[in-house]
Amino acid sequence: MTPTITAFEQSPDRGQGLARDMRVRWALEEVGQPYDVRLVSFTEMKQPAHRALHPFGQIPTYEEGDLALFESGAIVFHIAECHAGLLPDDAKARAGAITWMFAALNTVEPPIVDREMATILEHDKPWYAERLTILDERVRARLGELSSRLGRANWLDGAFSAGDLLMVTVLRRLGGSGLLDGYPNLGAYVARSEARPAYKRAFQDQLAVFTGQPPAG
Ligand SMILES: N[C@@H](CCC(=O)N[C@@H](CS)C(=O)NCC(=O)O)C(=O)O
Repeated sequence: MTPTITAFEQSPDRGQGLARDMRVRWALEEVGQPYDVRLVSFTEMKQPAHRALHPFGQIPTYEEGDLALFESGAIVFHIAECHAGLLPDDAKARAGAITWMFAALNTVEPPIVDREMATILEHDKPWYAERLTILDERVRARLGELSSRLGRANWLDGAFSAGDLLMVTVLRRLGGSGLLDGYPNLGAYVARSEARPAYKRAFQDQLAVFTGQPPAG
């Protein structure tokens, strides 16, 4: 059965692939599962019909028959559980990859989102510069730790996994901040991921929503 996901009708990121439907699109492309997309406006997201799918009135959601999911991490995990390609078969290696999924969303994403929210909502406050310095330091601390662990490896723990997929979508939120520049191995990790054919297809598809043009090829 073809799943249906939701995505922004008008993404505030203007097609940069930062909205969290990108994670789901990328995971579906990695495993070769076709999918449909239902675009929702900000108004629709807060209506009862969408809240029945997503209690917090957000995107992405995932519907497949009578299964309805929200939370991008849970959706990517479901896709990885149902298809080969995003989690190793070996139980120990699989647990390791799942650990990186949680690390991406629970440990690395929060300071990055805190910083992002401050740049959007607090930039006109008199204490903004001071706060940004503190938030930058928190992000740098996590990047330093992640950079040390990744070292010269291509992926976080063996083969590319759902853990890498989520981690890269989290790191991409720093684009334009300059914060990744101090960690060349993390920059290369993101670039290596963006070069994956599945990533490119997902990116082009979500960009096509913004441009209104069907993806080339
Ligand atoms: N933890 C959720 C976060 C979902 C989320 O923040 N979605 C954003 C788009 S990336 C959204 O719908 N924002 C609009 C809103 O909250 O009103 C997930 O990973 O799915």
